[in-house]
Amino acid sequence: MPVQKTTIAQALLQARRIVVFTGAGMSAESGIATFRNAPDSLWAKFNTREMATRQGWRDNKERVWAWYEGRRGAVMQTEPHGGHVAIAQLASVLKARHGHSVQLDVVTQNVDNLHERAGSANVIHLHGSLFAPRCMACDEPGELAPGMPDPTLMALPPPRCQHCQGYLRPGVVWFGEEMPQTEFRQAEDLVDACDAMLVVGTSGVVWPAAELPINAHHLGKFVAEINPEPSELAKYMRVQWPTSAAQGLPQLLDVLRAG
Ligand code: BV8
Ligand code: ZN
Repeated sequence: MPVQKTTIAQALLQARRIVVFTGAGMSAESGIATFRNAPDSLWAKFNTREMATRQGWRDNKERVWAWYEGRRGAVMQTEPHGGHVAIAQLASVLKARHGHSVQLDVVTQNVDNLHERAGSANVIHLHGSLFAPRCMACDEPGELAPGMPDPTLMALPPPRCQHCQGYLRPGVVWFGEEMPQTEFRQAEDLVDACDAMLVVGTSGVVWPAAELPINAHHLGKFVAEINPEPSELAKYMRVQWPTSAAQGLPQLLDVLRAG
């Protein structure tokens, strides 16, 4: 049995507060494209400035709205995988093993809803959500059109706000935009209070989100990475387990259930 798996399992057994920090690699085995690590990654195919900045939105709202709607459609057409389910079950599996309550929080950079659909209750979205558009003018949450968005569209006029007729925008954090401070501070507090942190499927290149695992390391927490490739955060990890989210996480639960 790989030493990384048993080391992580041991640390989780000792932990009473766990943070699971996830990135696009967490959703890769559900068929959702990552951003940077593969030839079909999003930033290899699309222009980051055109699609994920305020200026890109100002230049061509229809192109950007169509792109995010296409990504939302891809999430709606897929399912969470065994790794998402393992995270959702981890706290109860640990309690069944040692009888203590365990608090597990998910802090994700992802804008999909796969953690929630797998049953995770406490999910903090640092970069927003594809499912939470809001009005450019009055900042009210917007209504999404019912049904499945058409992923083939290259241009789609953004809907209008029902309160003030302003344009809706994707409810995500673009480059150059500040992360939601309430969520970020919540995440920082959870990291300060945790005993162990799992870092799953992130390249660790996007700031300030990447600060969180680094803070955990400096605070002496047990931090482990589950990623087929060592990320930019690997040097801060107690353990780097070169496996995937959908393979590694269920295997961890098997070890913890076996006792
Ligand atoms: C800000 C939008 C300023 C939503 C995204 C230092 C400090 C502060 C800012 C900066 C800084 N240095 C640079 C910056 C600017 C910038 C930044 O970080 N740039 C980087 C690229 C250098 N940061 C910002 O602009 C941030 N804003 O700082 O504003 C400010 C401050 C105050 C007041 C006003 C303004 C905003 C950053 C958020 C940008 N939004 N997305 C969307 O379209 O989705 S970023 C995008 O990257 C996504 O959110 C994504 O979640 C995030 C991180 O990517 P990853 O999730 O890590 O995914 P990636 O593809 O990179 O890696 C996948 C990993 O998974 C790989 O390691 C791979 O090996 C692994 N993997 C693959 N398959 C699997 C797997 N792992 C497990 N299992 C598998 N099967
Ligand atoms: Zn409005």
